[in-house]
Amino acid sequence: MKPSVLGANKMLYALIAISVIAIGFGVYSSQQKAAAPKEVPQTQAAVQPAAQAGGLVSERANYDFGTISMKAGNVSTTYRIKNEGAAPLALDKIYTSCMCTTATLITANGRKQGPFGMPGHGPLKPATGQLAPGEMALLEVVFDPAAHGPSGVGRIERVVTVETKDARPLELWMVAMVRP
Ligand SMILES: [Cu+2]
Repeated sequence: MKPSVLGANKMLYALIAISVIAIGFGVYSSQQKAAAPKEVPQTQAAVQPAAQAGGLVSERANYDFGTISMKAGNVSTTYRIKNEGAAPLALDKIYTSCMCTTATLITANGRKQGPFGMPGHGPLKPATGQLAPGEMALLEVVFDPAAHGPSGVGRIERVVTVETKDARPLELWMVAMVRP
């Protein structure tokens, strides 16, 4: 049985509609995958808008360590930062808001810089090199909950700042509830 011209047109429209829906779903799924950070434990990931400072961005602006114990020792988290601008960004300074917190930068070529700490506690080492447009780097942050002694219990907030010569400083925050 030959379909009528009208029937063939209807089938064609249906095929186009199915294709459009399929492509749309494919794009949606790939975006969902791209949006999920891989190294973040899902139970502790704070859902926050990504930090942005001109061309320098981080997929997360914030991290919640949850309730942690001084006895259990250091905790760490890694931020992925990226130069989303069109021009290279020259790294300048990386520093933390407190001596209990350090940050190490790992660039795409595997080179490590740091650990960087709080200004005034030890010499302030400059960060060197640059991030090319589209280049990513990792910032590994370690917090020592025992650094302040027994009085260091309670809620803490720390910030790591990444300064380049070309963009505004990028601030990456951490919070935790410290128990003995
Ligand atoms: Cu501290």
